[in-house]
Amino acid sequence: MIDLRSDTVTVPADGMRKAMARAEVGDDVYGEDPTVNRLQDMVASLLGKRFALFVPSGTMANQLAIRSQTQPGQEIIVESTSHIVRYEQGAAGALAGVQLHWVPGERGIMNAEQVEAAIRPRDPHSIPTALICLENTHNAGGGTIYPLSTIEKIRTVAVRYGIPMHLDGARLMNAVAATTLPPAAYAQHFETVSMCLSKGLGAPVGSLLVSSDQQIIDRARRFRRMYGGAMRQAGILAAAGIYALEHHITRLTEDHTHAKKLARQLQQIPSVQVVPQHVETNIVIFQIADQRRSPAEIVAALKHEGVLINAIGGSSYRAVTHLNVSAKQIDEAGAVFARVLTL
Ligand code: TLP
Repeated sequence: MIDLRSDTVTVPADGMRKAMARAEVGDDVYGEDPTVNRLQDMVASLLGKRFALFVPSGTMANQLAIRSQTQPGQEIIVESTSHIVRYEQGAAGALAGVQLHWVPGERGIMNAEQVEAAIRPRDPHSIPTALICLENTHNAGGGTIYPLSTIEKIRTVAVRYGIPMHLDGARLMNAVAATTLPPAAYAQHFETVSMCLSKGLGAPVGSLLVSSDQQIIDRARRFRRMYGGAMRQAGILAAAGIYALEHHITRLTEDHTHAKKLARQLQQIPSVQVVPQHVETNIVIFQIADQRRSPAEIVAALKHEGVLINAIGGSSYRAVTHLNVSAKQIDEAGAVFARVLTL
């Protein structure tokens, strides 16, 4: 099976499993797991921040960022197709008690004028805007990279209004690999950054919330405990993360090459609409015009031929490349798409 549903499906490599088995561990709730502490230090310094907190998932990292920097009854600015809006089960409302102000981006990318227009005035009637959230790369936007110049402009607005910024950097390393910009070049503009080890980096579990603000990290640590995300001998998992950072960052460009190739293959199929130039990293979003079959039937027909993808609403589909899909499998998947989608 060629599994293109997500880069979350990656399984630990042999070297990673060995590193996990050998990991020195302690109780992380006491702050005594040396491997967790090493991973946290590594990621903090990679992003040019003072602190990092290891958490089980990207969703938890985003939610801790929101909870730690807002009060119930406030509002946060988010892009309308962002992960926080679509895929976190309403956690920002349910757990932090904040309201989401959706801003429609261009393939997930908001501009500074849009963000400024979404900031509420400070008057007796308006809800306070407490946080601005960006996502880089943008998942539903098709793995789009936030241009640094756009982030800088949004940051200028945020500073002018005194509003902190959070980056959902679940796939920040894909942006880093693609642009060769240092991670800190992005991170410097945000009070908090979340980063996932369990996507293209290939670790089985784990994300980090990163910040230079001690108070934010202290609050996030308390909420991590409240949300059930404080773990004990988590060094076993952190060791996988360290291995991922040491071995799997630069190779992400292979996934990007594969995604572009896949998009070019899909473009040859008359029923498929895709813009290969829009594929910037490892995510390909495309549309299929098929009057006879439902999205579920199309997904099932592809699965029957050995290729897994996700239907993501309407006539849109998503294919994600990752370290468990080889160049040869991309060609095989291309042939399956041509066979199943040629009407
Ligand atoms: N994304 C998953 C699904 O939840 C949709 C995927 O398959 O792409 N931020 C972004 C930008 C993400 O894409 C994801 C996962 C997360 C946060 C959440 O990470 P986890 O799954 O670890 O909670």
